[in-house]
Amino acid sequence: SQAAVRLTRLIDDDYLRKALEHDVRAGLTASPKWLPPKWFYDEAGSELFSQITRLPEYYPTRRELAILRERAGAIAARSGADTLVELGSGTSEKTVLLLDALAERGLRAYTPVDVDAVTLEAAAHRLAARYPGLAVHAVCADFERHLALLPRTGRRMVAFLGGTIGNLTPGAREVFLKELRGTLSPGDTFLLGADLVKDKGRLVAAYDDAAGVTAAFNRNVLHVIDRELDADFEPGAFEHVALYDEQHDWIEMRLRATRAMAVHVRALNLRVSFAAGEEMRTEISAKFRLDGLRAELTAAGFTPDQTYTDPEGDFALLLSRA
Ligand code: AVJ
Repeated sequence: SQAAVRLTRLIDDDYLRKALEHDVRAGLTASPKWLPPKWFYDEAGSELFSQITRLPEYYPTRRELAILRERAGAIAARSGADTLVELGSGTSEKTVLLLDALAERGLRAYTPVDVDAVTLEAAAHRLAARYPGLAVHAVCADFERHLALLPRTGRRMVAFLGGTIGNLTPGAREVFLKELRGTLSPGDTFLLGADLVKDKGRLVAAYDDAAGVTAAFNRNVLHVIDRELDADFEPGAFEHVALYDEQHDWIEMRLRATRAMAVHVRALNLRVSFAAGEEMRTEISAKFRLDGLRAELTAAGFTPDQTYTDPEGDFALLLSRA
């Protein structure tokens, strides 16, 4: 199976370090302060996210899995793909359902794309062993920056699962969809997982669980900055805040300073102060309306083909044509 795996690195540790430095400086010197969600996912953060997906309150992962269990065959047949490209593949857990369905219909290649080379390589070898004859070409890349550099061979289905599209601001989402569309050819398809607008109470509970796992996940970004940039954030001095913004249809996670404090980010030679009660945005997680999302896909040049939802209408997979 080793021979069936190729790894292409479009980013390395130095690139990631520069990106973190840039984001932390930009976010901590802005008013209001913010941090981008991509820095949640070090080893501890990825483990906390994996715990989140098993919480009773956090429905998206279970719903998306239920849709895939029910519909992967139909999706594979409609796509006609011989190559699966997965953006933000992580551990590729849910992908097996798609790969099983595609493997029955002449799948030849799988290209997982992720920023984390360690997770990516492990997943690539695991899947190459499970599907003998499948060419696994893993690409370590940032899907917001390197879409144009991804392999373009085969009849592709690009999958972007989990509702991660919700982490992009509407402007970044528009750019991302247009750039992705620009890399696809006639016959290629795009499978997008999106969390849907629903009862506000359920939405907030999914991001503010009783066991406090999401709170620990949120604070983890401060541990990451402390370790990587030699900062002295006290994560315990920040409170987890999750609210639903009905104007924008998004969940917002914030960290609220419980008292006035000064923070020194030594690697950036940067000192920042927090007022008591000051809130810093750490994530948006947009929730979608199907008609609105299909309009965004159309505006980006896609032709929406099929929409698959769970019986409760909590989550959707949208299959579009290039
Ligand atoms: C991995 C981006 C889909 O937005 O629901 C979970 C991340 N944040 N709980 C989401 C997350 C807080 C998750 N995504």
